[in-house]
Amino acid sequence: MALIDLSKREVHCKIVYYGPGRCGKTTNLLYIYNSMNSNAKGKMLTIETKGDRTLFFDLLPLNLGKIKGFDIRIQLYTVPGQAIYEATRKLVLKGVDGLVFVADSLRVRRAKNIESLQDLKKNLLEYNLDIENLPIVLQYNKRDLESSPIPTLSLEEMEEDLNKELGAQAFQAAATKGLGVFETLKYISKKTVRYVATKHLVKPQ
Ligand SMILES: Nc1nc2c(ncn2[C@@H]2O[C@H](COP(=O)(O)OP(=O)(O)O)[C@@H](O)[C@H]2O)c(=O)[nH]1
Ligand SMILES: [Mg+2]
Repeated sequence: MALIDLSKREVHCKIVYYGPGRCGKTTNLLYIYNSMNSNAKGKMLTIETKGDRTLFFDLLPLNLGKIKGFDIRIQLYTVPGQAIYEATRKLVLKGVDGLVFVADSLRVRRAKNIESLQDLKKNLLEYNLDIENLPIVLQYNKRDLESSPIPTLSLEEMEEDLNKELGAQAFQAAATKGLGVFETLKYISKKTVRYVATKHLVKPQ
């Protein structure tokens, strides 16, 4: 949940990386973590426990510097993609301020991408949130595999499958190499901070 602390002049926002299992969400966070200098980042936390009460996500706190005198603190979360982690996915979305939907360019993952976007919409609705009204960016990941023998989806196909209704900004990425990772993060951070500021700092009439 966004929190604006006027006394400390801090803005806290929560950005969730959503998408099917193994599309590259954790890889995005690891690349960000490894690229930022230590005063800009907190510890990256990866929770991976087995058994019934599974919590399974990543959390990376970042300090993005100051905007208009406010310290901008962002928490990046990932959700577990596999079907059995439904409850965790929903929990991680609680209080979300911005979304990165990471889609897998592998052709065999086509249906999983679509299914995951539907799952996201459904889970947001349970918090009375509409995907159309939240800051969101799409990331078409694993574009490096286009030049491999493994069948991949074209950008047109991904746009048609995932972005026709949304019309959101989309970035190509190869997260293992870091391509597109910071473009995605910068875009969604800006959008989210602006959204949070407008939502919380607008003076009542
Ligand atoms: N070729 C390629 N592999 C990737 C890319 N991003 C992630 N992967 C691989 O995909 C697998 C799943 O990545 P991970 O980040 O754990 O997926 P998550 O389940 O979405 O968190 C790992 O083996 C990654 O190395 C990419 O851009 N290109
Ligand atoms: Mg992961």
